Amino acid sequence: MARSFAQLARNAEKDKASIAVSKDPLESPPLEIHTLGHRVLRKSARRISKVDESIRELARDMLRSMYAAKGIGLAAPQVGIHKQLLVMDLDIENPSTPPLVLINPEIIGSSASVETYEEGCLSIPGVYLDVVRPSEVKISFRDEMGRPKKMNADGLIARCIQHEMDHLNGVLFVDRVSDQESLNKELIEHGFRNEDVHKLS
Ligand code: K1U
Ligand code: ZN
Repeated sequence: MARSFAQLARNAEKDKASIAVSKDPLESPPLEIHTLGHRVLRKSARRISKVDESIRELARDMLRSMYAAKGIGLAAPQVGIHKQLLVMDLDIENPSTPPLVLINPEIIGSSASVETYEEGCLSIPGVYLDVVRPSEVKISFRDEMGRPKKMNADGLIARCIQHEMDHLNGVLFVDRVSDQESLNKELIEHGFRNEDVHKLS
């Protein structure tokens, strides 16, 4: 059935509004973000078979918790939920920029060129260290309405996608740090244990 322009415009507005939450940081966020050493961070997430209102409500709660922690990304395993769901917002200070919700994301291409960037993680607060990753990635995913999408990403968004997708596989950025001396120093300084790092071979 053909839809009128007004109907299409209403649907587009509804879609945009369907996931947006206030970016004002809450004092009591709905979800607890677990930290390095907690076993939930090391368990792989499962694919989401149906994107429904319960998934959108979880995404909204993840966004509220991410904004409260002043992060730019959050993956479901960080809040103890082993579903392939992540949220991102690279423009947390601007209320009119919509966040990004990625469901069942897959990397379908990555550049041969790599970049070094100092990463942080809401699950390892205070620790910032250099990590080398591909500079560009191509991903496929479903959005919050369950629609299949593809996206090319570079810069900070490519970095954040790769970091968040690692969380879905139980991998943390500290596992990828090559400068062991800085890693040990930073971890101890911020009250974490080196034994909780799972070095990637
Ligand atoms: O996964 C997470 O814990 C979120 C993480 C995302 C990320 C940041 C930087 C590089 C890769 C991935 C964070 O948001 S940590 C906080 C942070 O670094 C930051 C916060 C606001 C603006 C810019 C960075
Ligand atoms: Zn992280």
